[in-house]
Amino acid sequence: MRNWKNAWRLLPLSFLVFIMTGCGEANLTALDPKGPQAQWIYDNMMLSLFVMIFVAAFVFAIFFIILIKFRRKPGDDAYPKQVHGSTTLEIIWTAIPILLLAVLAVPTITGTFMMADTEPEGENSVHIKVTGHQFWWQFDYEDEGFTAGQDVYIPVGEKVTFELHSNDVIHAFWVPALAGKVDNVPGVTNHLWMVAEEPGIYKGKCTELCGPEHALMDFKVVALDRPEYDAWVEGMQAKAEDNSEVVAHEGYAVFENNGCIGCHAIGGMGTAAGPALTNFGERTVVAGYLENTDENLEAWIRDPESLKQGNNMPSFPQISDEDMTALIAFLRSLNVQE
Ligand code: HEC
Ligand SMILES: [Cu+2]
Repeated sequence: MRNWKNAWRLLPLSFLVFIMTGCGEANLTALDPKGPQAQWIYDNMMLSLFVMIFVAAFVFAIFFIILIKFRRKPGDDAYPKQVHGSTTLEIIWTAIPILLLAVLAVPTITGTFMMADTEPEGENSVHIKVTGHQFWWQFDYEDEGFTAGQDVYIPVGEKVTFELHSNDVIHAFWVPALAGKVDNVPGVTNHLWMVAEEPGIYKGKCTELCGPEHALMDFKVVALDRPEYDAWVEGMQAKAEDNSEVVAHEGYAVFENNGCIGCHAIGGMGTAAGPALTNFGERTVVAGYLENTDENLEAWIRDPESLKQGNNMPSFPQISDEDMTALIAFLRSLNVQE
C-alpha cells in the first residue's frame, strides 16, 4: 500500500470539515432548537443518528471479526465448509430492522400529527398570513389590520399560526431554530405553527430555489414578550389609522414624487408590490441582507439591480443628493417602537 504514505495530505481536508461544521450563525441553526417543533425535529434527528450509529457499529464489528478470525492462514489450503441458509439468522436479521423501524415510527407518527395541528390556541392567538415574493416576504396581520415586510414579530411562548402563500413561484418558509419548513406554493394555502420559547431574533431563509437571488431571500422572526409585542401591534395600528405624522416629514415629498408609495405601504397608504416600510427604521438590514447604513440604503435606492439581480424594484439614479438625504432621513424616521 504505497499510497498510504501520502495519506497525511488529507489532513487539511479533515481540518476543513471540522471548521466548516462550526460554521453558521447563532439562531440560524436546527442544532440549537428554541421552540417545541424545532426541538422535536432535533430529537428525532438524534434518535435516527443513534440508531444508524448502532447499526453501523454492529455491522462493522461483525465484519472485522470475521475478516480477522476466518482469514486464510499460511499453509491452509483446505476448501472451507460450505453452508447454505440459516433460519435462525434470517429471523434475527429480519426482526432487528423491524424493531428499529418501529422505534423510529412511533415518534415520527406522533410528531407528524403534532406538527400538523395548526389550529390556533386561545382567543388572542396570533395568526399571520405569509406571502413569498421574488425575493422578499410579506406578513399580513389581518386580524390586527396591518401589513409588515421582511421582519415578522411574534409574542414569546405562544403558539403562532401561519398561513403560507406565494405571489409568484414556489418559495419555502424556514426558521431553523423554531420550526420545520413548509413550502409557499402559488394558488395553495399551506399552514405552519411555531412557538418561540425565548425572546430574541431568529433568522429565517427561503429554502426553495426561486430565482437568481433566492439565497438573499432572508427574513427575521422577532420574538417579543407579550407586553412589548402588544405595544408593537399598537404602534403599527396607530400608523395604519393616522398618517399625518408620516406625511408631515419633509422627506415624504421625495418618497411620494418618485412613486415609491406606489409599491411600498406605510401605515394605511401604498400597496404591497414591495415590502411595507411602516417600521423600516427598526430594520437591521436592507433588502434582507445589506447592513442598514445610509451608504447601503442610498446604493440600494439608486441601483437595486446591482445588489439583488432580478428583483422588482426600479432604480432611481435621478434623485438629487439633497433629495436623497431627505429621503433617507424620512426612511429612518419610520418607527413604531420607542
Ligand atoms: C415598482 C415597485 C417599486 C417602486 C416604485 C419602489 N420600490 Fe422599493 N422595493 C420594491 C421591491 C419589490 C423591493 C424588494 C426587493 C427585494 O428585496 O427583492 C423593494 C425594496 C425596497 C427597500 C428595502 C426594504 C427592506 O426592508 O428590505 C427599500 C428601503 C425601498 N425599496 C425603498 C424604495 C424607495 C425609497 C423608492 C422610491 C424612490 C422605492 N423603493 C420604489 C419595489 C419598488
Ligand atoms: Cu424564495
